[in-house]
Amino acid sequence: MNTNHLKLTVLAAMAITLAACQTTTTSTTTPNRFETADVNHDKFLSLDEINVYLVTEIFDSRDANKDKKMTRAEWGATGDAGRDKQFKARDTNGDGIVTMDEALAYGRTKGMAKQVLREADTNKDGKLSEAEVKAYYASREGPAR
Ligand SMILES: [Ca+2]
Ligand SMILES: [Ca+2]
Ligand SMILES: [Ca+2]
Repeated sequence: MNTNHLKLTVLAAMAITLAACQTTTTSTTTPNRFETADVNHDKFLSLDEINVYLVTEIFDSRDANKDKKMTRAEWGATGDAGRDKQFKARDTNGDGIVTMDEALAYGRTKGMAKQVLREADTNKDGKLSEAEVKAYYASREGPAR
């Protein structure tokens, strides 16, 4: 339940940020979220690029004081068994803090990037084009606003 909720939150966040460029394509100066996620600028998102993007989105949205360290409280794991489990799964060295590296490592193996890639990669070339990303979120979230 909590995991599903988190997934929906992430998907919604990614949909909003990735779809945000759709209405501003005329401006070349507006930061394009797809281009931001496309770190090596080959016009496709690889599994790793998707992972980095998703993890960064979650991390930044929860890392309230922006010190790149997520505490149990920032994760919302205090007094929430489901969240606490998620936190522990990411805190691999068990020091009570999830670093960006820990979050990325978790995302690479168990995060949503693989699922997103599998579901959105309609031509099965192992990477996502901007059109595939847009189609994926359009089908899941309805028209972007
Ligand atoms: Ca790329
Ligand atoms: Ca840690
Ligand atoms: Ca593809």
